[in-house]
Parts: sequence; structure tokens; C-alpha cells
Amino acid sequence: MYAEILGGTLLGVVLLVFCLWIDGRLTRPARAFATDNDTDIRTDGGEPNDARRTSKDEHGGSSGNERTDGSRSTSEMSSNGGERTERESPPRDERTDGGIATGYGFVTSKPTGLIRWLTTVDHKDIGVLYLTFGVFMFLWGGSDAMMARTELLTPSAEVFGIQTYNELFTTHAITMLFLFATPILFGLANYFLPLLIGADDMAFPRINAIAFWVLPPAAVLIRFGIISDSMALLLGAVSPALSTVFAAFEPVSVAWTFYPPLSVQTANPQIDMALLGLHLSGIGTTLGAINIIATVFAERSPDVGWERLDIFSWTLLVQAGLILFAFPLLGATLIMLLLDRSIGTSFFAVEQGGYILFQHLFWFFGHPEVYILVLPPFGLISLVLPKFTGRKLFGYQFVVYSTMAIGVLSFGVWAHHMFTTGINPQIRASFMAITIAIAVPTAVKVFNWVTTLWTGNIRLEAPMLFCIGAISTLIFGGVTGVFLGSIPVDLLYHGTYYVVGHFHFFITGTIPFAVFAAVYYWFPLMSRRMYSRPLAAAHFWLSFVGVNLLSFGMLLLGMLGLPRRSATYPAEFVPLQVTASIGAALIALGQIVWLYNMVQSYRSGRIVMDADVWGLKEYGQFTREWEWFENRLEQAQSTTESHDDAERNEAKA
Ligand code: HEM
Ligand SMILES: [Cu+2]
Repeated sequence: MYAEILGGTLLGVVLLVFCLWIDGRLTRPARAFATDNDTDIRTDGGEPNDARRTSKDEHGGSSGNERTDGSRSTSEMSSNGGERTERESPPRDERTDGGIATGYGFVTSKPTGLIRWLTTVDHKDIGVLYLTFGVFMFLWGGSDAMMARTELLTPSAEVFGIQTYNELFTTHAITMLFLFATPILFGLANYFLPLLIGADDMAFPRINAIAFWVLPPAAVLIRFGIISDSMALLLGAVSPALSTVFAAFEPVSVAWTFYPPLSVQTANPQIDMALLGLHLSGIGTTLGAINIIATVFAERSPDVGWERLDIFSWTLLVQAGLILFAFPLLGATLIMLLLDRSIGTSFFAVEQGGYILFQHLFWFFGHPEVYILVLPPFGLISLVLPKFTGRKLFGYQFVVYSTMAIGVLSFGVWAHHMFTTGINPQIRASFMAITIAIAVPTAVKVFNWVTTLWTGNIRLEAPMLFCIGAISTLIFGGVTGVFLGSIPVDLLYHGTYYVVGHFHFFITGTIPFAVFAAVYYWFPLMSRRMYSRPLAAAHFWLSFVGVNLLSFGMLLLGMLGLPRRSATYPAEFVPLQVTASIGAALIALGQIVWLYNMVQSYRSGRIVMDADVWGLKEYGQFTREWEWFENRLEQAQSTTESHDDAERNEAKA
């Protein structure tokens, strides 16, 4: 427990210093586009008409503003009314735009600073909130992982101890799956879906904000164990009674799967808190999914037919559909577990075989969940990869149909997590068949990507490196998945590190790699600056080597029969455990390089003057979001010029 508090505090201090560092630099005059005065990150958050009107009124026109939609009612759009009237001339440093880029020459009548971020309903702002939250959780879940891997350096549990180790792998998994992976994908979805389909915002901007804002309280509930431990320690001297209350909440240690009877019989009240937190995050995720579906169906620009919808949007649509079917089931299961724990119901009582019922319910959510996490990254690869091969994605239709096929099939394979539970052998065999079948549409995608690469004119920019990394880890994850889908193999490997190796290819490889590909690809669009290419390459190689050391290390441990989720192990496994831990350390190092690159480049990276950063026009791949960016740049130039003229005239007068 002390170790976790120490780890958490250390992370907190590092983050605080880091934030102060960013903040200190941000408040200094930044070298913004075409002017020196745009240091603020204030925007017009979510009120397109208003922004357009103000910029027109005050700067004499804003040509090329794409936010011309008239379909939304005024009440929908004027959702966070500002205090400043139109006649007042705002200070010049407010000339910025939604999201985090500065210096577009917009004038805002919206609240600024913290209030802006708390009240915004602009899709770009909410995207940034999701991304920031996701990165924070990535660091927190990552610090759990690093502590767990430190414990595993020695065969006895002498670093943090068995109980803490159990807590670490539990909170690591829950944090990464529910608080990092889903939010980070929703962040990209929010920022880019409207830009890609030519909508002016998500269909329901306020529901969008609610969907995000339930996440922080959910995170507090889920991770309350560590918070309460710290409180208990702090209050120890002052109020022993209060300290005892807080000390009762221990971080959850029953694994992310919450299998009964362990999860029912463990007294720790923090389990109830975590179940409520998960429920809350599920509500947020479901709201987000509804919004994505409504946006894709109702907000597409008239010229974006289904046949022209980009693959990222397609995968978001299918992902949202999966969420709608899977998450309510998780919610119901969690409530039943909560009732079993608190008022003595017996949904999952061992005597009636209820623990098997739990596994069915959990995995009916749990397997689709892995595709909920992996489909949008597939979409990102399909979107980014062709841009660096100079040719269009090979077999667009195959990729779309295989996405749908994966979506449907993913609900028919859940019992492959239960092959060893003694379920009916015939049913078990049918699950094996569907599991192996699901590898087919996954492989179809891989072949499409490889074919796109095959005849392409490959440019190894960072987004491309990450796409290739994502595909190669996907192949190993997929092949090991097919082995696990085969009953005789799974009977041997279930419960071993082989399973952990299998999914870490996806979860530390494919998913973050595809996200990083997109982050590097769109970084210039989001920040109007270029990232450091050498640092991006270092980030890739550290992560790629790290992920492979980690995942292959774990696969081999599993093949040698080592059970997962144990702090202690026989001494002969030390070399492989150490290899895996070195892999984890390389990954961690890579992410530090990434974070440094992002912040440093956001502050002082080379300013982007031409929207065609990646030379896409040459290949006819200058897509809609980049057109949007080009409009923004032109607008920025014209408003800056008109502003400069006005000031010059004023000065003359
Ligand atoms: C080719 C497609 C895939 C196949 C055939 C497959 C197959 C399997 C099988 C059979 C298991 C159960 C192993 C066991 O517990 O004995 C499993 C576990 C798992 N897979 Fe996959 N999988 C595939 C893709 C994925 C993807 C894309 C992800 C993640 C995004 C993923 C994440 C997981 C996770 C997290 C577990 C373990 C859950 C746990 O017990 O904690 N899998 N997979
Ligand atoms: Cu599965």
C-alpha cells in the first residue's frame, strides 16, 4: 500500500512539475502564426454562427469559413453565452480558434481559461478534453504497469509484496481499458469525425459534454482505493477514527474480470465503489456512442454518401453499434454483482452455478469490448497508411465489409474465454469455429494494407512507421489469438502468460501505435506546428522494440507454462521476466520522449504555413479535414492582415 501511495505521489509530483513547465511556457509570448501576439488558447467553443458573425463584424469578413451550417437551432448553438457584447473590442490576444491551436485570428465572446474548458460544447474542445484525460490515465495506468513489472524482476515478492502486486495488475487493466483506451479513441472521434464528414459539430454537443464529464468522477470512484489510502495516511495523526474509515477502502485486487465468488466474498468496500465507477463510465461511453451514430447518420455533408465515407468514420460507426449492445450488458452485470455483494441476492451464487452465468455475461460484453478498442485503430491505419504510399487504400469495400463482419461475429465468440470451465463440449466447438472465423475478416484487412504498401511509393514518416508497427503487432496478436481459439491449445495455455502476451500485442502495440500514427499525422492540423521528426522516430523505435520484447517475453513464459497474475514464480523464469520488464521500460521511455516532443513542439515547433503538410495534393488525397485546415489558415491570414491594417490605421490616427 505504501509503495502505491509513494508511486502515485511521485507520479503526481512529476505531472505537476510538468504542467507548471507547460504552463510557464504557454504564458510567455509564443511565436504564433504571422503575429507575435497570439498566446492565448481561448476560443469560440461551440458557437459557429456566433464566431462567424463576430469575426465578420469585427474583422471585415472571414472568407472560407466552413462552419456555415444553418441546420441547428439557435438555442442549440448558443449554449455557453459569453459576457462580452459584440461592440466591445476584445483584447487582441483572444484571436484564436477552438481546439488548441493559437493565432487563427478569431474573436471569441465565450468564457476563457478554466471556465471555457468546463463549459465548452465544441467538438474540438471536447476532443482535447478526452485526449488529455486519456493521456493522464495512460500515465497512471502505465505507472501501475511499471511497478508490477518491477515486482516481477525477482521470483519472490520482495519489492512491493503479493497484495500490492494483485492490486497493481487489477487497477492497471481497469485504468487502461476503461479510462485510457476508450477515451483516447473518443477524443480522436470527437475532434475529427465532424471534420471528416463535413459536419459543423457532433449531433448532440451537450450530450457530448456530459459523456465526457462523467468520466472524471468515474475515474475517482474506480481509483478511490489509492486516494483513500493516502487520506488514511494523512489523517492518521489528526483523526484516527476517520483514518480507519478511509483505510477500509483498499485498492481492488480481484482482477479486471471481477469473477465471483472472489469478487463477492472479498469484503473490501472499494470493490463497490469501483463497480459504481465502471457503471458510470459505461453510461458515458454509451452516450458517446449514441452521439457518434447520430452524427454519422444525420450530420454528414450531402456530398458524403455511404460509398464515400472514410474508413475511420465507418469503424467509429461500427464501434458505436457494438458499444450500444455490449455496454448495457456490462452495466446490468455490474449491478447484479453489486446486489450480490450488498443485499445478499444470489445471481452469481456458486451453488446454482451462478459464477458461470457471470462469465457468460461478462464475456458477452468482454469480447466485443476488445473489438470496440481495436476497430477505430483499424480505421486509423486504413486512413493514414495510404497517405504515405501515394495511392488509395486497396479494396475500400472489402475493408468496410470486413469491419461489419468483425462487428457481427464479435458477439458470437465470447465463450472462447470459457473453454476450460466445463461448458457443453458441442457449444464449445461452435465457439471455436466462430473464433477462428473471426480471424478471416481481420486478415482481410491486413492483406488490404499490405497490398496498399506493395505497389506504393512508401514514405517512412512517423505516422507511416507507426502504421507498419501496428500491422506487424496485429499479425502476431492475431495468430496467437487463433491458436488460443483452438480448444486443445487453449486448454494448455488458458490462465498462462501466453494469453497476456497475445493481447499485449494489441493493447500495447496495434491500438496505441495506430493512435500515435493519427496523432503525428494530425498534429500539424491540431497545433499548426510540426513535431520533431527525430524524436518521433526515437519514440517509434523505443516503443516497437519494447512492445516486442514485452509481448514475446510473455508469450514464451506462457509456452513454458507460467501462470499469469502471480507475484512469485520459480527462479528459472527470471531471464524471460527480466526481458519483459526491460521491454516495458523501453516502452515507458518511448512515451516520455513522445510527451516531451508533443509539448515542446506545441510550444515552439516549426509553424505550418501550407496546409498540405504531407504533400497529399499531388496524389489527390487532400481530404476534407485538411481542406478545413487550409480554410482556417487562409482565414487566419486574412483576419490577421485586416486586424493589422486596422491597428496600423489606428496608430496613424
Ligand atoms: C484474431 C482475432 C482474435 C482471436 C482469434 C482472439 C482469441 C482469443 C482467445 C481464444 C482468448 C482466450 C484465451 C484464454 O483466456 O484462454 C483471448 C483472450 C484475450 N484477447 Fe483475444 N483474440 C483476438 C483478437 C483480440 C484483440 C483484437 C484484442 C484486443 C484489442 C484481444 C484481447 C484479448 C484479451 C484482453 C484477452 C484476455 C482477457 C483476459 O482473460 O483477461 N484479442 N483472445
Ligand atoms: Cu475474446
